Amino acid sequence: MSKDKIWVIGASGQIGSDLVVELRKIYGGANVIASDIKEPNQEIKEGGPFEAFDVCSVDEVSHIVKKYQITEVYNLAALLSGTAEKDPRFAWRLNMNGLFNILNVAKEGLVKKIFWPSSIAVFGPTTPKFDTPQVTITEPNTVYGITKIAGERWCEWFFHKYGVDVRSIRYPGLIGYKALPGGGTTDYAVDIFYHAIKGMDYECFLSKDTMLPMMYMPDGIRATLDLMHAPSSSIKIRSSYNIAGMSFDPQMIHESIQRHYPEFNVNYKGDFRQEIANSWPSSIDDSEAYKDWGWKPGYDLTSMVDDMIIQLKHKLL
Ligand code: AKB
Repeated sequence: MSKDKIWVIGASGQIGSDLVVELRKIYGGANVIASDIKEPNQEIKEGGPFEAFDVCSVDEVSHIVKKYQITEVYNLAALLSGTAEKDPRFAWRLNMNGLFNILNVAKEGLVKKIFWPSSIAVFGPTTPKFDTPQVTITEPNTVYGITKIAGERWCEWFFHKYGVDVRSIRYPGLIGYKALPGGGTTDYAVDIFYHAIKGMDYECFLSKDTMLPMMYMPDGIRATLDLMHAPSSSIKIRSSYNIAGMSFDPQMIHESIQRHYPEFNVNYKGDFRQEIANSWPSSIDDSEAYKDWGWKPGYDLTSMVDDMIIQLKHKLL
């Protein structure tokens, strides 16, 4: 029986829906507590404990930590880039207060390890665009990016000041089939599959040549678990690690999907998210993650598209 009690905050979201299932395979259903303010899917509801919960409330955080004797927290609750731009005050409250509450509980010694997701959104228009290094200019010009760079600074500060074992990854755009993403700039790369499989045209909100760093969800989950399972002494970066999967633009993913659906058509009509995407890197240098905890992606564009179509067809049809 595992002694670890894992708490996943944001379990109904895009990463949470996949991560909870994987964690329950490792630690057992009863040892992984899922929580969200949104209803979870059936698989999460039936696989172990679920708590409806608001991460912004300090009292609720310590109540759950004590109730389940939590040892590890994955705090995934956040507004993504598109939504955050429309509601900066709420984005700051959710993205910052949630993290701050968890870091403070860990400082008291109850929680032993924390995972917190950062993003390529910490980079901005002044950052080198290709092979963006681990340490470089981070001047984000989006609300979401500002919360992520501030969060990274807090993580590092709590580690140095109080020895809080907090670990983080700068996720690229994640592509998964379990849950729909909500409010992100990279979400087009998920939506596009639903349209292709349903035989509908897709209107893309980014231009055809907007190249962004992306990752298939199984790689994203593996990176998260590898980082969390690595010995503390190998984690040299306590702000957040760059990780890379693949880089593509909307035209490239369209063409790759056309291998399966030759008639599939995409129209391009940029919206406010184009500007956000323009401020982000096109590709990422993840050599520090490789050096410290052995990170290597498993999927490229072709293998991701092939698997995504199999999985989504199974889910939708
Ligand atoms: C978004 O598009 O906002 C996210 C991200 C890159 O962090 N997927």
